[in-house]
Amino acid sequence: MSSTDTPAETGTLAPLRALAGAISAAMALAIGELFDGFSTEIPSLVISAGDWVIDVAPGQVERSAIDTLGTADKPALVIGTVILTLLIGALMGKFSSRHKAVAPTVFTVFGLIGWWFLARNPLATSGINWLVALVAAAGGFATFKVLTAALAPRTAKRFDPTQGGIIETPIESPAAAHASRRSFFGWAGAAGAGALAFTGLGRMLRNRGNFDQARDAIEINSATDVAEVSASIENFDNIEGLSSYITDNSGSNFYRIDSALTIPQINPDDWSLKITGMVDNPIEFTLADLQSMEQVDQTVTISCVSNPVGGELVGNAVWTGIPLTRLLEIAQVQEGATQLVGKSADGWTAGFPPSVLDDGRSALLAIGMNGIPLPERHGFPARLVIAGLYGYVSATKWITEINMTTWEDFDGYWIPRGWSKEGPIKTTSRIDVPSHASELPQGTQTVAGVAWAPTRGLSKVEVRIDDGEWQEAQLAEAVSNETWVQWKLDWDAPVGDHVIRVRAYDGNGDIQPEGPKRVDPDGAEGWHAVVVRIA
Ligand SMILES: Nc1nc2c(c(=O)[nH]1)N[C@H]1C(S)=C(S)[C@@H](COP(=O)(O)O)O[C@H]1N2
Ligand SMILES: [Mo]
Repeated sequence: MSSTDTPAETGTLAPLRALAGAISAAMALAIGELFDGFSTEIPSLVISAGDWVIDVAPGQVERSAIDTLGTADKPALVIGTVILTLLIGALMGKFSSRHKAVAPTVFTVFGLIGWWFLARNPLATSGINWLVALVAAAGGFATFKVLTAALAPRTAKRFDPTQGGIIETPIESPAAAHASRRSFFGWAGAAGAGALAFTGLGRMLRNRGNFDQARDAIEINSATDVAEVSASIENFDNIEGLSSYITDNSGSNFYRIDSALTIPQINPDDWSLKITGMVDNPIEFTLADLQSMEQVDQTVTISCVSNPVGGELVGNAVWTGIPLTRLLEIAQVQEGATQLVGKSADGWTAGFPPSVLDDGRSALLAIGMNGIPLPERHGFPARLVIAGLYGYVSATKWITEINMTTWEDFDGYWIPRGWSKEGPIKTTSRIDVPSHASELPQGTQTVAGVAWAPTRGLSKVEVRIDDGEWQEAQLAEAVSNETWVQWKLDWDAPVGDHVIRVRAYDGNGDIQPEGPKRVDPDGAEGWHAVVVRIA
């Protein structure tokens, strides 16, 4: 391709070379997606790259991504990773005409970095990371070769004894240039379509690989009918717009927070939970082992420390599983173990003092949620649920190990990222109805919401309209102090704009902190308020 080295040609061909570079980069990524589809033990290259970004992102950045984008941070990161790769490919294409070594170097580096991304991904367990990276890089490079060859000018050969043999000269005619472009776009279109097809196929295969059937086959021995839990108490579920006492976990109603870019897909047949560290009897449980043990149902409200005042990162479910204390008994925890660390299949960790369990609170290795096997997004096949602690210190999803250690010896995932090492859930209340900025007719309006302070329980919720007196709201029943409580108050709403505020008191009579305080380092504080217009 030395004939493309002339400056004039580089000028006109540069955009096409850039396009060739971007398409070859896309092909390399697409091959990664295809491999991802073949086996649950091979994660996607793109996702592994994104995982690395999440891991090295300073806590501040990751935190504000969760704050500002909510769970949309994940697609944004994946799209960003893809765009960046395509840009690098385009630059490579542009500069490769001047320096022959550019393209091979870039694809070699791509392969090495891709390999490293896979190697550091705990979900990459197939042992063929090198092959994935090699094939992806080689496929990208081959695509680039084909595309740039199509861009090379057509040449005419003739025999000229005076010049000493066969002479090749570029055909400078517009027709030849046109033919060359046409063939380039043909190849480029084919390569682009191929990349899309690989990606699509990889995705399709990946979805086939999820363990829905295996999940459905799991017996969770829940003795509790979820509907009966709500029915057993006087609840306010009939108030429109108010959070139901038990949060529905079909679909995405129950909040999901985790650092995983794609939900880890765990084959329940290969899965096990180890209890390690400061125990006299290190032990490993398969799912079958756990299923043969006695399971209990516990209704527990869990919440994320990143939940802002008035936020939705909280939910209440009936969890089914094996009491954590039972498992620790079997493992025979040693004297002096002051931290219980949960470790997940995707390398996430969370730690809390096991002494919190001494008060007898609900604490489960949960394999069921609201009467069904744990959904994949909530940690299938097993997770921890500890009443009264924020998820980031306790609720390890996709758990594979419980490690008993000391408080000083280990910091969970979020601790070096700027969050408090201890994470008890703060007393919190939220107004669900009326919703903020709504317009309502004059007359009696129901103000209602939820409040929670696990494991202390709730003693009182108060509502204040504008600068009026704090009025005591009516509380629904709750099955225990470990769940949220619905509350309501009838309000005779006069015409005008009004501010409605709420605050709660926990079971000890302590008032919810007024704040305002941001979510980091240990949870938001503040009395939730909504503004409504009465017409
Ligand atoms: N493996 C893993 N488990 C995890 C997390 C995570 O990032 N990875 N996030 C935790 C956090 S911060 C919270 S609030 C809860 C949320 O649980 P949910 O998604 O089932 O609602 O899961 C916890 N368990
Ligand atoms: Mo969280």
